[in-house]
Amino acid sequence: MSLYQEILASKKSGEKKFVVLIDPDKLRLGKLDNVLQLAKEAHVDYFFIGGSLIVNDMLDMVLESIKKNTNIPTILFPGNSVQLSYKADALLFLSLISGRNAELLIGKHVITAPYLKMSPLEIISTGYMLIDGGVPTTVTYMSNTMPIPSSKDDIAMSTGMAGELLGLKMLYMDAGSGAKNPIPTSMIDAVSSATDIPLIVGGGIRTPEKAEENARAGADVIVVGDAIEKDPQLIMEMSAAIHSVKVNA
Ligand code: 1GP
Repeated sequence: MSLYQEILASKKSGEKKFVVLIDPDKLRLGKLDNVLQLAKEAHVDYFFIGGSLIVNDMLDMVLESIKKNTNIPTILFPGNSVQLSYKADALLFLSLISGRNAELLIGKHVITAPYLKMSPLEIISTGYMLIDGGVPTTVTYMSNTMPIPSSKDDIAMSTGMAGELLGLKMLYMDAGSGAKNPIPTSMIDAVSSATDIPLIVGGGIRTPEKAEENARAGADVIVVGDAIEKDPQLIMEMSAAIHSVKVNA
């Protein structure tokens, strides 16, 4: 079964997936071993590997280490089009649908498509929606786009619907790594009620309570990076909180 089919099946049954985001540049390798051990024990569903500025040597090294130590699938969450490695299992093919930067909506995709077609990676097209998290984040700066204001549920909802109608397979609402304010639950609820494709939510989630609240509001996949880099032990509680949720789909 492909990873996408697995995510769809879990959405259908009302179960939630927990993703740990690893930014190879931020995580010291010593800490990585600890994170991998905890992730195995806590039954983390996937790793997202990405960051806005990572260099490929580190990317390959981190992917090799994950493969060697765990069975947890790895999904590339590329900050730019050179962050490619065949050592991962899948890649989120992101189109920044909250922005109006043509390069990030389609331009870079045209350049990378021939490589991706040939690659062994599972390619999952994903509508990427940046939501204002209270501070300017690396992604808003690097992408040269404005995030959706966090009070505008209707804009987020319409953007998500447009992504689904365009045929994207998943939506990813992101307040950006280290966001001050995570995405409001009312917005998660609005987008998930208006669309049928899996909804990924991340950015600024620091507590198991918040992670669980997001899952109950309609997020199918919860991504946590920054808080775990600071305190890897959080993996256990986060995982238990997210996996405790089962909604009637
Ligand atoms: C960022 O959604 C991810 O792209 C995770 O955010 O690092 O704040 O958990 P954090």
